Amino acid sequence: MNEAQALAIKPTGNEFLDDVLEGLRAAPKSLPPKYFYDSVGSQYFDEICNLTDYYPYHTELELLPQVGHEIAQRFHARGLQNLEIVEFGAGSLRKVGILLRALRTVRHFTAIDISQEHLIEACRTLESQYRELTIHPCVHDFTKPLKLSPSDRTRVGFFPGSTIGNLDRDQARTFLRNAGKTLGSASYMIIGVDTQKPEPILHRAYNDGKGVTARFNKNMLVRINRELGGDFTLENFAHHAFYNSELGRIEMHLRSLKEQAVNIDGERFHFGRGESIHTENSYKYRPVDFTQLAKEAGWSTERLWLAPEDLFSISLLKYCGE
Ligand code: AVJ
Repeated sequence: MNEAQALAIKPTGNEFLDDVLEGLRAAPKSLPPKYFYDSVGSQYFDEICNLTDYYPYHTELELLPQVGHEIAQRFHARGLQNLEIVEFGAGSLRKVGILLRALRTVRHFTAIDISQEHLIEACRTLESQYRELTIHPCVHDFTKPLKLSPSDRTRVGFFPGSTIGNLDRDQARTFLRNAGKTLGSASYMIIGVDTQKPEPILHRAYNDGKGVTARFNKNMLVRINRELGGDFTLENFAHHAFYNSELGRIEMHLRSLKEQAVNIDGERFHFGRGESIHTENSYKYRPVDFTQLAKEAGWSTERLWLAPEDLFSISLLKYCGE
């Protein structure tokens, strides 16, 4: 892989500071979830994935071999051979191996992630396991449009883990539309989407018994303190996650346990007791609703797989946009 290439796409300017100030000036206060993922946060997320309470990870992982196998058969039947997988929000790359083993004709893999060191590390590991694969790491915020170099390969987007759940419905449509433009006219997308289900299962997944999710959430404040010179007192904030059934989403917040002020970059932010910073949404979709949303964004659903007890879904989409 080409590290210089990855470095070249690294965002410049202090977008983190701008976004933090904007989010904390607003009412209600919020911070974008993409800032969970520095190296430490990406490690916390991996830890979350190892928890039995966090069902989306292992449920999708168990469904993927069958999905990969069936997609391989489809692609074979269509004579599709020259394939490239493009993973959005690639993280630790713990899932793409399953697809690579099923789709044996893939020779190129582009991994897009916001967390540079974590991405390079993950690509190195993958490279040592798949010698015949050309890996293209790309440090990029996948919520922003991206232009890949032209190619004659059939591009297959891979967006696992229900990461799309972080986006609201409008943002999700925009993402899918942009992804279609990035991947090109004859492209496909394999996307993992979490489903709506009884509240206790959802609640447990975001309030795990070991407190890993709480640490993951609070890491946002740790980052602000370290990278932006903030003075958050961590003990004064509590992890708060609940299912908002009306909007069909898990919400994560950091709740102020007392009245207090916090300084960042010479600006002072006041917190009332019980006031919270909204750090993440995680939308859950009924399969029909997701299929409809994808259609509105230019993607037709070729097939949708459901995990046992409908705990998670994976769709194969085909681009039919312009
Ligand atoms: C990576 C965005 C899919 O929303 O479930 C895990 C992140 N947050 N535990 C999710 C997360 C709290 C995760 N996504």
